[in-house]
Amino acid sequence: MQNEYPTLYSFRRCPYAMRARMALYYSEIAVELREVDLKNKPQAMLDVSPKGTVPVLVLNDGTVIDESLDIVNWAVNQNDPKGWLDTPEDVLDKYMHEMGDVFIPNLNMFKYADRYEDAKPDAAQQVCINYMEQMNATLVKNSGYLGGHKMSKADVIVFPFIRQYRIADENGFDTMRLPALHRWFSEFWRSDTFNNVMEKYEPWQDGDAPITLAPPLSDDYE
Ligand SMILES: N[C@@H](CCC(=O)N[C@@H](CS)C(=O)NCC(=O)O)C(=O)O
Repeated sequence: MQNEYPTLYSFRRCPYAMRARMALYYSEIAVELREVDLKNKPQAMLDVSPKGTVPVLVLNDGTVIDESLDIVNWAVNQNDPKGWLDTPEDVLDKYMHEMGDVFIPNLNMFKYADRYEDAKPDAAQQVCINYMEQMNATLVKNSGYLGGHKMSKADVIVFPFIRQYRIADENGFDTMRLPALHRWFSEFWRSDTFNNVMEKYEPWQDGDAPITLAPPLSDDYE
C-alpha cells in the first residue's frame, strides 16, 4: 500500500534529524513521522537505509534520502516560502564544512569526553566558544543571520548544534557576552517551526497508526 505522505524516520533529540524536520515544516511538507529508538532500529528503516542513521526520508516513489543536508535541500527545493534558498553558496559551503569538521567534533569531545582516549574537553570547548564568537561577529556584520539580513538554509543547518552546545553548558552559553548570537538563537528557540517539530512521540512500531507531521501554512518567520 502506498503511503499518503513521505515517511520520515527521525529521533527527536538528534540535531541532524532536527534540521530535516525544521526544513520539512518550513517547506510545508507533511510527512509520516516514525520516531526511532536508536538502540532498537526498525527493520523497515534498515531495509531502506542500512547505514542506520537518522534522519531518513522515504518519498512516495520509493526514493530514499538518508543524509540530513540532502533532506533539507530536497524540502527547500520543493517549496521555499521565505527565500531560504537565497543563501550565498560560499556561506553555505563554509558552514556545511565547518560544522562537520570543526564544531561538531569538538562539541562531541567536550560533551562526551569519556568516549575518547585522549580527550581534551577544555580545549575542545574553547574551540566551540571561539567558533560561536566568530558567528556572533558575522551576525553583527550581517545585521541578523549567517548568510545576510534574513534567515536562510545556513542558519537552520547550524542551529541544532548550537542548541546541543547550550544543553552541555547552559549557564556558560547564557552568560557569554554574545548578544547577536543570543538573539539569533532565541528567535529559533521561540519559533513555531522549532517548537512544532519537537513534540514527543513514542518509538514507532510496525502496525502503529500513522502520525502525520503536517505543518499549517504558517507565517512564523517575519
Ligand atoms: N551524516 C548524517 C549523520 C546522522 C547521524 O549521525 N545521526 C545519529 C543520531 S544524532 C545517528 O543516527 N546515529 C546512529 C546511532 O546512534 O546508532 C546526517 O547528516 O544525516
